[in-house]
Amino acid sequence: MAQQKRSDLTFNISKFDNFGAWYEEILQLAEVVDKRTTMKGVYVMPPYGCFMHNATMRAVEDAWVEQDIMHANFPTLIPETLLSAESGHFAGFVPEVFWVTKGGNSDLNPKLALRPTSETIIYSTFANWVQSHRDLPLKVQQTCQVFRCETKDTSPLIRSREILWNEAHCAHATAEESAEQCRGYWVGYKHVFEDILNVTGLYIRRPLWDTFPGADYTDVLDIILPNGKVMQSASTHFLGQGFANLFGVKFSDTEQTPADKQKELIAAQKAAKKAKQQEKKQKKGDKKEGESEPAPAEEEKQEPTEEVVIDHRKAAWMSCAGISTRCVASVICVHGDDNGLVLPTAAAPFQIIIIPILRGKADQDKPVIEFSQTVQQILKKAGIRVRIDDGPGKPGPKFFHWEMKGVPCRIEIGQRDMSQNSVCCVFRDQTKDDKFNIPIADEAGSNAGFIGRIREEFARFDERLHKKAIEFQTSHIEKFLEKEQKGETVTIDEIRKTLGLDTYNPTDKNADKYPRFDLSKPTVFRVPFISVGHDGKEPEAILRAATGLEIRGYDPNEALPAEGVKCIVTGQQATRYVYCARAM
Ligand code: PR8
Repeated sequence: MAQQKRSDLTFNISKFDNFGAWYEEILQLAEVVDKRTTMKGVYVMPPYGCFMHNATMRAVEDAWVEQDIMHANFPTLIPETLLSAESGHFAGFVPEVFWVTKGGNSDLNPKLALRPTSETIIYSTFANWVQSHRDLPLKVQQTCQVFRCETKDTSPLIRSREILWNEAHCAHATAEESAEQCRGYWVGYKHVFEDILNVTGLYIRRPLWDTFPGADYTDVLDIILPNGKVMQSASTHFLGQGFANLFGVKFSDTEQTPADKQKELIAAQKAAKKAKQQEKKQKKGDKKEGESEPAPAEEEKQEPTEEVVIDHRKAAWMSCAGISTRCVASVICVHGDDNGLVLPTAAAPFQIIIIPILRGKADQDKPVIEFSQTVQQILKKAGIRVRIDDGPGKPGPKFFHWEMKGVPCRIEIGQRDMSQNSVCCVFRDQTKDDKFNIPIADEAGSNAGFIGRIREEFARFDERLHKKAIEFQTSHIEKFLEKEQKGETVTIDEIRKTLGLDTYNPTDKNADKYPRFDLSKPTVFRVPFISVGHDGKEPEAILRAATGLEIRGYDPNEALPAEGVKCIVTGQQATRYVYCARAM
């Protein structure tokens, strides 16, 4: 990507007033994504953005390795024959599949799909790998690209057609173990989002009408964006035994030798034959006296040619989890401000930028640059990612540039700092009034205190980001707790009022169907609802038509609504509290 000139780098768009423009602009300017491709939904990721993505994927990979979910690699191209073996799941993806139909000049038969996700290829492989209960659990992950021909508006990192992601897939012997794995996925994801990226969101279960194709249930993390809408930032799926039955991921749970297995099979075949003969005899016996023998049905006439095989094996229980570039998108959206990116220390390509304050006089500047380089070496040795900006130009534009890039900490080094053997630090979320100095060595010449203090300040900075993210989320969710305590019923009209829909009348046909969210008010609502089963779909449609909000899900661990708590749509007894929001 062509280097941008410093003079082009003034960024000042209000994140909350103009989120769409802010997002697009900062991605390009900070070199997170280069949108200048000619293909819809396909982007270049320059080194700065790629570092952030790789750092988050590494954190996910490490969390999985911790849970014995090991790396593996599966093909990108999947034959149509394999895909059509699975109807329910794949049918859900058909409209989004990119097909490869030619190899050179020859037509491919079968044609090949660019994987929209990897269940089919992974589970057909699992069928080869799983024989006995000793092969379970089987747990794999891969960080790769999948392809979905998204028809909605595409947006870098958020909705791309070539999706960079990490997927985990596990097979277990029992439903309980598989469900436990699903909880384990969230231990990993929570760690990545809350502890590493310092963002937060709603951890909820999707209603049944909105589960992943082929899943029994789907759990997601929905993050509230600066425009008040929500973005699904990760998901896990409890797949039950459907996939295992289809692809033959089956195991025997006894310690049989092959000879035992053979004996058992022969015995089973004999027993089946005997049973059939007895059935025939029985039928003859049932025949009334004088009745002539009925002509045998066509299939009865033929001796069975196939051997009867009794499959004593059990189907495994499958689950999967997926997380994508939306991680980086959530970091950018949640922490960024009107001056640009604000990056948590774990995701920042450079955690510290050192800016020597130069006077333009070579003899005075040289020692300051050398001292800055010494500081850089000390930090580097301690494993801190640090860069020095000693290029031409005044400090002011350099400050703006690195602020826009979201570098967590700026170290300024001038003559005075150098003479005191210290550096001046300012963190990205603070102002110049919060600057503070740290000596780089103690009296004995050790840098341990300096490094220790920098690490402490990193942790404080990350904590401040997390706290701010939690506050933003809390202030944008209305749970109607007071009403609930008073035993009052929540109404659709109240939500319409909060959203300004009661007075909104878009007469201009170009106007939005719904007004923009007033961000000083909640944009996500937790309300009592009749059902999260398929029968809830119709009432949801009513809610959606009246408010523009969809039901995103519910907290499966939350206490159920008490007797008498009424559904916001039907007025009947509610069975769940659900979260309603507008999706991005
Ligand atoms: C699965 N199978 O496929 P999922 N651009 C960026 N991120 C996206 C996009 C997109 N177009 N579409 C989805 N995501 C399962 C789990 C293997 C892995 C992100 O699940 O379809 C979303 O954050 O729910 C989504 O939660 C995650 O990928 C997994 O996709």
